[in-house]
Amino acid sequence: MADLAPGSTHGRIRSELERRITGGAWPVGTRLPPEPVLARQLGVSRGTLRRALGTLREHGLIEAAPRRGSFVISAVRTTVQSRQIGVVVPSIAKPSAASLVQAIEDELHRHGYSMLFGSSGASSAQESGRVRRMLENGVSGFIAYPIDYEPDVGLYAELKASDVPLVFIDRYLPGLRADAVVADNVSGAYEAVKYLADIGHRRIGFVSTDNLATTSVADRLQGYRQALVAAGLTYDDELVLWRIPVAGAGWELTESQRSENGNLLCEFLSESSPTAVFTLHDRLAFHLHQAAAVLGRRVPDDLSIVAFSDDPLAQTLLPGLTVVEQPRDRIGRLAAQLLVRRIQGSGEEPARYSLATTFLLRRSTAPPSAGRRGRRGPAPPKPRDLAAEAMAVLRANDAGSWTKPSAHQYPHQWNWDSALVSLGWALVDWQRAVREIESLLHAQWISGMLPHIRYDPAHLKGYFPGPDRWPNADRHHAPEIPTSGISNPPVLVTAVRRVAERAPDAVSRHALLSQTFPALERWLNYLARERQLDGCPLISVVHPWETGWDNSPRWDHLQAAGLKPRQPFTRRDTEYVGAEHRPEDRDYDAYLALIELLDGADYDVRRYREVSPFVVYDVFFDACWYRAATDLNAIAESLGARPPFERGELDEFAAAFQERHWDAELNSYFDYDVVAGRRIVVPTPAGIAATLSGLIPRGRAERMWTSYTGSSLDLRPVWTLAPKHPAFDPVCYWRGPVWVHLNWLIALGLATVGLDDEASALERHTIGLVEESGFSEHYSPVDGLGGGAPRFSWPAALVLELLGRNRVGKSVQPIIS
Ligand code: 9WN
Repeated sequence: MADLAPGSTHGRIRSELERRITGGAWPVGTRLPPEPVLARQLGVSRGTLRRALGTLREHGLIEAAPRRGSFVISAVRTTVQSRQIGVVVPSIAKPSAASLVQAIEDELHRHGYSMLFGSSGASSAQESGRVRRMLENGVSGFIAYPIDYEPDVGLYAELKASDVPLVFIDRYLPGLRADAVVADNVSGAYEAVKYLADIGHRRIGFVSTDNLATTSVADRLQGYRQALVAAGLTYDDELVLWRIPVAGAGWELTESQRSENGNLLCEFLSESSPTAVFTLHDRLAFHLHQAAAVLGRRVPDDLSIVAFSDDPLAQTLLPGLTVVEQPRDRIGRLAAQLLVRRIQGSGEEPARYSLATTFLLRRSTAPPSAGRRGRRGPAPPKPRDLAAEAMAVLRANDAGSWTKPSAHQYPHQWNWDSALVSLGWALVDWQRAVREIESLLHAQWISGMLPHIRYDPAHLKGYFPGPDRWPNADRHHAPEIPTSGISNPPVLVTAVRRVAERAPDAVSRHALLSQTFPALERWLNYLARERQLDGCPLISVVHPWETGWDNSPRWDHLQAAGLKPRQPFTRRDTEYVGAEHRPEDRDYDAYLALIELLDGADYDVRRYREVSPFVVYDVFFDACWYRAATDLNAIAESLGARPPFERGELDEFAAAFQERHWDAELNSYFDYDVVAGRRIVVPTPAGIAATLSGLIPRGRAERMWTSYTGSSLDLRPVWTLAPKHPAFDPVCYWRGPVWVHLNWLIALGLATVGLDDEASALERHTIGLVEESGFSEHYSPVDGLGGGAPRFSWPAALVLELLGRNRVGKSVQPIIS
């Protein structure tokens, strides 16, 4: 029998009894007290006791003799694994369940397992009743198809916590990290709706049941919305009907439900006048077909219908229904294989598998007839579709659970890139945004440090330096997740807060915030505690890559040290991007030498500072930390938890920030060189970007911005080095070029101090720049031409974010609604 964790009551009781047996208090032959007596002694219900006894039987410690009670038969646990798997689905009558169950059963059989089947009906009580009974009966794991409304999340979380192998099928429970095998609902729906748009439909409806929180439903809706965006169409509430209740447990509809649904569909067709409709499944398509007939509309001449396929009904309709076919057989088989692997102890991270669907074109779809198109006036002109292009960039760089900054130049996951990229995903595919964040947090070090790169083991050859340059890092992180040994500006907390604001519902929002909170807190605490030197609360930054502004002249003082690494190396970064856009060899010498020093100090900043010429208080990094700390406090409050950073601590940080970074004479904020003990006065916009902290008074921010715009000549904002500076170079990386993510962060800062108009103008300008020059790594402030790597992720994500709301700080209108 699957073992529930010691944390559960049953697990605790089981451990207690096991201790008595293995510890000799109950030697072999002992008859256990009668159940009611033992239950009373242990202070638990008989049900709980029975489950614990069941596990002990399973482990070969006790045996039940009919009418005589239970006896100890061995003091040594012999785990005999049951070869039975529990499979629960809402109803075997549900068309999408039957073929799945068949495939599961076949596959389990192949692996020597058999199946115990449970029907959870439409109630979470029945769902958990079935699961618990199966546990008592000794199943080794579960394949679960959760119910449509309010599945028993607690139950599944308990199974997870108790290490009971578990795989979800068809849908998954957001926030619960468990294996799931589902159809690629987003892409399937996207393909269908995009097809309708491509053949000329402009009024494309979506008909769904009302269980929008179910992930398969939410994802199909998402695919529908994305296809509209890609086709240059606007989402229109009027064209979405989602009030149809899910059919009952036996998949039957009562007569009154049938007529009620018929009425809803007729009303929808007459009032919204879609020329084409995508339906959540083919039974809805069938009903829609009937409603169309009632209204005298012909399919496909007056109405095209496409369905997400749930059952063989699709093939019987005339004309044949165009469908997105689900790979049910593959879903069932893969779920069974995964579960067997888990039972056999595979230590793989839980993963979600979205299997590709197949679009089957039959006869229920056709271009809209001229007459019907005319009913609502001419089709709107197709605008230049920046959003669709941005989505295509994100998809092209999507590595599954994270987004590469760009396909070739940066084939791994970068910390602050991913944080900001999640903001774009949140508008396109919210669950994908959550995965982006989760995969970043999985790379967290034991100390709480969140590395700047999480390496993809499959692409180690594509980027230098790889994990071998950080050899001692291995001891600090999970062995299967190689990482770099430095961190990045902590913009992730702010991003998580924003992604949460865009959650599809309160449950998902709460799940995201509560699950990421501990890791975020550990990271900020790591920075605040492990990166403190000499009692100063600011964050000691140990490498230019950690700042994210690699070769900015802010760090040119490093050159004086003339560092050379001990190990030779070959750069890879100029293979894809012109050398004029990149740092120089001597910069790379210093980067690699610093890594050697840091690794030699085993990533202990105090040891490192003894040997390194580079330790800085980066004004922008410090600002991001403070913003993150206040954002995390706000998250804690929204969760009803105690804010992790107390006022006193924040005040001390704020005072140090002003003391070290503010230069009253120059009216600006600068970095501080901890090694030399002085401010680093270089005219970059780092001080302006630091306004996002909330630590910079409006007056000072306004003066900095005015002075920036005044010295900007006709250049595109926001250059990263003042044009008058001798090192200014419009195309070389951080020595002049404009970066979309930096503009976004600066606009956030301007809005934070109340310079709303300035923030909006900068946002508009940034969108224009991308419209003009594409999604580049950076842009020349002189002519706006793109530089660095092309098809870059953060401009794509942040343009989506900017298009998706009216202005920073007052987030609302998602782009696709
Ligand atoms: C080193 C990924 C990263 C950004 C940095 C940017 C650049 C890496 C590099 O690319 O740095 O981390 O190899 O040049 O400077 O800000 O996070 O986009």
